Amino acid sequence: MSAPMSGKTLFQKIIDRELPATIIYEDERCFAIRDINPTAPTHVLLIPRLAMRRLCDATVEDQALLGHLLLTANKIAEAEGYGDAFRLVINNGAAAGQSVFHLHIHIIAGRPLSWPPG
Ligand code: DGP
Repeated sequence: MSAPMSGKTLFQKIIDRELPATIIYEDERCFAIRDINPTAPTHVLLIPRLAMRRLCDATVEDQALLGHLLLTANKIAEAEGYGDAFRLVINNGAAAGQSVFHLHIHIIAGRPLSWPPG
């Protein structure tokens, strides 16, 4: 399993209710909040409670958790009314756009989404 991080991440502070956020889903392994700077009508961040820094830090022991996140993303997109058309994004590393170093999946939907992304 990926090594635990020292200190609380921004997202850990949110799930511990030390910082405000709109939490739309939570279970024993993950939680979801609305992005503070939404890029689409639905822009949700799906976050594991286990605070691994980046996707590339995951190991085979994280396989079930990563699968759970994808299936949960499906459920959230469906609940938002966009189960047939949504995009999942994981920014891995600063050069790929990652700014919060606690793994999270962006769930983006509700407008036409062009390809390739920027
Ligand atoms: P990334 O750049 O992939 O690491 O995405 C981080 C996202 O987190 C970005 O879209 C903005 C969002 N974000 C940053 N700070 C906060 C916050 O305090 N609350 C919420 N809800 N979202 C935040």
